[in-house]
Amino acid sequence: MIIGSDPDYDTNESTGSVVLEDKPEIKEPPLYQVVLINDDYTPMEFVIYVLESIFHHNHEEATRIMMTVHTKGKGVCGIFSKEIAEMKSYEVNSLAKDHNHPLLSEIEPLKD
Ligand code: TYC
Repeated sequence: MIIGSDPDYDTNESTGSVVLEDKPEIKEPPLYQVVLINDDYTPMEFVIYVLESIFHHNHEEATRIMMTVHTKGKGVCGIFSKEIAEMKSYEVNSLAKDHNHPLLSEIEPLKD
């Protein structure tokens, strides 16, 4: 490997001395969960449709998640990178708005 081209090495042009960094830290990107919020008006069938079409849950799992949200107030639809979670949450909120339902989702960082 050509040392000068590796960002983990620092080279001094005049002396040619090489400084090794302590530890090249490699971190996994943070994950975010998309959370569905309960309301009194959105039809249960529409919530199930959202969970099937946007999150690709089967009918049984979509029904289970919808009932969790309905009884507990909130529920996790899925876990993604920040960009994908933002996109999915936006899709849920837009689809609900287009159909005049108050259904809302939000994203929250997953604690590890
Ligand atoms: N509580 C709604 C009803 O009784 C159903 C519902 C479930 C709405 C989940 C939103 O995120 C939600 N029709």
